Amino acid sequence: MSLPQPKSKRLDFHAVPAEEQLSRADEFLELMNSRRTVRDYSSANVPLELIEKAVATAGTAPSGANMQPWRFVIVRDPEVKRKIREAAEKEEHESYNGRMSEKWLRRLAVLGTDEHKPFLEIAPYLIVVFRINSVEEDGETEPTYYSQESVGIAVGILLAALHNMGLATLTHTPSPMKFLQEILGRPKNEVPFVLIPVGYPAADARVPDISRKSLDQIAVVV
Ligand code: IYR
Repeated sequence: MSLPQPKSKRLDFHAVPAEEQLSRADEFLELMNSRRTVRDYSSANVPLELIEKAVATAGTAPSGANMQPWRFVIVRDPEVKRKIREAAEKEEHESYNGRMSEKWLRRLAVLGTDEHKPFLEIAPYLIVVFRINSVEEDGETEPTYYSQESVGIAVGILLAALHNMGLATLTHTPSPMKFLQEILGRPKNEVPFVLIPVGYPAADARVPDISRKSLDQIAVVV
């Protein structure tokens, strides 16, 4: 078997002065801790350039074998949003009325979610993230590697980028999500991963009164 040679270049590393590291850590923690999942949107427009910058930022995520197994479909066409809402609400109706367990419904009751998804039409953009599960090369099919992890990381960076520019997001996962592939005309190797409405919160937006686990609860130092 003949394998290609590794190709490398010098790392361009920007050191953060030691006396700035903690304040930068605090600032970023505070910024991210102010992020909330928003379900009540204003229809106020957002420049496409901002959404594209956020997607470009998401595209900086690390990925298995650097295959960058993601596709971000930016939806702003009202008719496409309407179709997505219609299909999502149909699935959600089934989910809330039989597909989800009582335990699951109990958890969601606290958040106040239900089968109605007006945000899918009201938010100026929906970013639909697809996971590319395989690629074709020389007529052969090859899987992408660690694509779930890779796309999950990219979505995390996307949410952080959008929050950093003052935009609200919702990680919405209608289930099953196959209809997104059909409505958006994506090929079979692009599997819907998550649907993210993006925009400004409505003036009277409310969010669940919930809290985050403390550092003690989530970290173990050995
Ligand atoms: N997809 C449904 C249900 C739902 C599931 C989980 I897990 C949530 O954290 C929130 C909602 C919906 O979007 O309503």
